[in-house]
Amino acid sequence: MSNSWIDLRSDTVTLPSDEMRRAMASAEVGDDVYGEDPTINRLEALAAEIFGREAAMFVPSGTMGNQIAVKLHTRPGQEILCEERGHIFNYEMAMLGWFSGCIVRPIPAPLGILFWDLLASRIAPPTYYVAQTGLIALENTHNMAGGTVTPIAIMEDICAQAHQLNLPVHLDGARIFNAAAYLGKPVAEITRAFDSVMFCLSKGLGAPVGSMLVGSADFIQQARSVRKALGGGMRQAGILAAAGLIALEHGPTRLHEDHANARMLAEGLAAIPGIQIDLDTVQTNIVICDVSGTGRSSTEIVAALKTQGVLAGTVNPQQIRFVTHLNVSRADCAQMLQGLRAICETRASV
Ligand code: TLP
Repeated sequence: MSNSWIDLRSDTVTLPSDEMRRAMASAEVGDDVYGEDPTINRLEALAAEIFGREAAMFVPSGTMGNQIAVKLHTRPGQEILCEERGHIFNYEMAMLGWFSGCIVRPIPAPLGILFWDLLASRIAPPTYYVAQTGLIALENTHNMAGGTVTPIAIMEDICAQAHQLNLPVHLDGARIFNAAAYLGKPVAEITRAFDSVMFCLSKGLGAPVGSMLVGSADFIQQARSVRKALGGGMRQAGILAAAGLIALEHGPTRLHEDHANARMLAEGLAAIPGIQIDLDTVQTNIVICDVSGTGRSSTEIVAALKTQGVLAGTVNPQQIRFVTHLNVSRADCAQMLQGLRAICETRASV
C-alpha cells in the first residue's frame, strides 16, 4: 500500500523512517548464527537491559517469539490457560497444538483482563489421569479486547500464585510499551514477575521487522536452539536490528500520541448513530466498535471506507478494528470519521 492511504488496519503497517533506512544501510553485520553480528548483539543487550533481564533474543516475528517460549515452558500433552481472544490461541496457526503438542483452555475475561480467581478453578488437579496445566499465557495490551491494559497488581498476583504451583507465566507483550505508556511505568517494572516476555519492534515502535524474547540467560540459550530449528537463524540480520535499535530507543517516547488519536477517534465513533463502542476499552492505540446498528456489516463498511482511501480491518461481521500508529495523524483520524459519518448517513437516507 502506498503512503496515500489512511491505513488504520494495524500498527504492523508502519513504514521505516529515513533514519532507520540510513542505519540499516550502514549497519555493521556478521553471522548471527555464530553470535557474530555486532548490531544484533547490541540490540539484544539493550533489550535485556531495558527489561532488567539476563538475556534477550531477536526473532523475525512476534509469533515465533511466543511459540518458542511456549515450546520451552511446556511438554506435549499439557494444557495452556489463556484468555479466549488471545493472539497466541487465535492467530498463531494452532501452533500450540501443532508445535508444542498442547491444547488451550480458553477463558473469557471482561475487557480481556484475566485475574487469579478466573484462572484458579481452571488449573488441572494434580491427578495422574488428567492433562496437566503447563503454562499461563497473558497478553498485555490485549489486542482483540481493544488494546486494554492489565494492571500491574493483577499481573503480579497471577505470577505469584502460579509460581507457588510451579507454573510458568509467559507474557505476549507485543504492545507492552503501549501498556507501559498507559500505566506510566517502565516495562521492566510491569513485566518483572513473568518467566518470559515477548515484545514487538515492528508494531507501534516502527521497525520494519522483528520482535524480542527476554528472560533468563539459561532460557534464552535454549530459545536459540528452538529458533534455529524453526529456521529463524538469520545470519547478517544486523541490517534489521539496526532499525530495531532505533525503534527501541525512540519508539516508546511517542506512543501517547497514538493513544490520544485513538481516544479522539473512539469518541467520534461513539457520536455516529448506529455505532456502538465501549469507551472504557479504549486505553491505548486500538479501537474496536460494533457497527451492526448501522444496518451494514463490518465488511460492507470497510469496503465503503476503502473507496474513500481509508483502510480498516474487520474483527467479525459486526465489529471493525482501527489501530493508530506513527503513520496516522490526528487529521487522518478526523478525515476517517467524516467519511464514516457520510457512509452511515447515506444509508440512513436510503
Ligand atoms: N497482531 C496482528 C495480527 O496478527 C492480528 C495485528 O495486526 O494486530 N501478539 C499480539 C498481541 C499481536 O497483536 C500480534 C500481531 C502478534 C503477537 C504476532 O506478531 P507477528 O505479526 O510479528 O507475528
